[in-house]
Amino acid sequence: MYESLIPQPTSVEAHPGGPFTLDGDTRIVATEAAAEAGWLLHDYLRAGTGLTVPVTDRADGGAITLELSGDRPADGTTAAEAYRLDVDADGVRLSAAHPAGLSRAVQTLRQLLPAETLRSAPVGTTPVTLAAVSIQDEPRFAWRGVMLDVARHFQPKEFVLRMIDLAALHRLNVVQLHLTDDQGWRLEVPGRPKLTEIGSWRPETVIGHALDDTKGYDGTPHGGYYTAADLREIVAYAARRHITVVPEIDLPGHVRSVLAGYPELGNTGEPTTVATTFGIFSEVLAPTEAALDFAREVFDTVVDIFPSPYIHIGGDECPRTEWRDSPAARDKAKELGLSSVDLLQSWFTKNFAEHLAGHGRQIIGWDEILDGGAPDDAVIAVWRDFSIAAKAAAKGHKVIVAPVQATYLDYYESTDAEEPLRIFKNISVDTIAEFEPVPEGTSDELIFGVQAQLWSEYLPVPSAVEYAAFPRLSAIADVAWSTPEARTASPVTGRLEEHLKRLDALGVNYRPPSGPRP
Ligand code: TNX
Repeated sequence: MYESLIPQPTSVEAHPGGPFTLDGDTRIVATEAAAEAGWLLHDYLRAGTGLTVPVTDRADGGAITLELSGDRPADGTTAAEAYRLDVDADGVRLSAAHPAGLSRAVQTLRQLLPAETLRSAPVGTTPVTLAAVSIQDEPRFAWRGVMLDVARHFQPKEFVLRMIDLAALHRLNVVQLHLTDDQGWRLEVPGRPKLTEIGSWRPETVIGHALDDTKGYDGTPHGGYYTAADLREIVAYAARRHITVVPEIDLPGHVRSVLAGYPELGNTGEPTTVATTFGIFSEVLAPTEAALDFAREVFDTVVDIFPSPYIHIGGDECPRTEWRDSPAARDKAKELGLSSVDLLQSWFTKNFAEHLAGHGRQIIGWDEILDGGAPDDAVIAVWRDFSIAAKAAAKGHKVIVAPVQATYLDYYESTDAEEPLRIFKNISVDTIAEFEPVPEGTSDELIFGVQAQLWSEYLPVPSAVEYAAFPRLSAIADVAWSTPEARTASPVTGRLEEHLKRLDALGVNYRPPSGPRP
């Protein structure tokens, strides 16, 4: 249904003339360069319709044609994701100048199909018809992400793959994996076995809320981690959909899961445990060569697995108490010529950035890395206060807009007492639908993109993550892709009802817009 696409394309025009019918005679015609998108489409069609539509490089009869033409735009630009999609009685044509654009066209085509064909078991509704339409499309922002927090609660690999495909359906292009936090370490690192042996488990799961300690989860042990092979599989699955998996290693704060196994990397040397509760903890890395060595080893492992040009180094919520109380940390600050121990975080960030630059990668950090100065090419993920976005952009940083006001999908959806336990205030679909991601006085060019956050303190299992994510993530995809004009002409709230049929077919446990499921 072309009236209810999410995100809303730049231009959608109904075409006079009859629909295209997809049946046993249909062929996917793609040259070699376009074959990757052709096979992806082939797989989607087979799963939902039961039709095996062959991919061929020769046109004969009713066809879905995929073509790459024109000068190839640079990777990572909005132009690389632009495409055209035309449907008439004679056929379907998907065209783009870059394979990424073709892949977005395939996802839009998926949404033009009858919703029930998005099932992963054929429903037998063939032949399938597609209404005649012409679509021309290009994203507003180059970075359109969703962050999965697999640290607070480990999520199985299969679920990560599922979320990647759901991200692809919404033409998102980044899935950030928050792999480490106080409550768990999820990445196997050679030579550092205690990160996974100790750091990936906690004996109990009493996730008390900072504001209401009575509503936590029960006392069962929780844990898990990904092997390098798991992560390579995740990366490859995403790459096939032109999605970049961005790993986040959160340093130098949020490290209780590190210090549980390696207390010598901390400031007190005292033993600690993997955290079981929500919160900001005082334990942070000590400003030592040993801590830098540790970080370098972790980043070396990370760059070996993840081809992403950007590596997220975290950097949020790093209390300075331990540094202030530690004579060794104070001496180190003095030795480095820093006027205050507060600047030690900036020293860590600089070191991480230099090391990763040696691997040809750029860092991303949460906006706290601006305090005390961040390297010029650091990308800033603005979360605390939207006004920081304009300041960071003015300093020349690439800015990812990820503010608590509109992109935190771990927040409550409404004040209804039936909502599941969540964090702080309410972010409804309407809040997101009205969100304009470019701060006043800043231009589109200065904003790299938009990202949704799924912090998982209260999202213990995949069904809970889906319930928090959808349909709010659909609305964020609209903010990140669609032009303000397109969003005004056809608000996302009006397109949701039809879109929810797609999510139904995919078996997504979304929260009904009318209110929480009983
Ligand atoms: C703040 S956002 C955090 C996370 C929490 C989240 C809960 C950010 C960079 N840090 O550690 O999970 O709030 O909403």
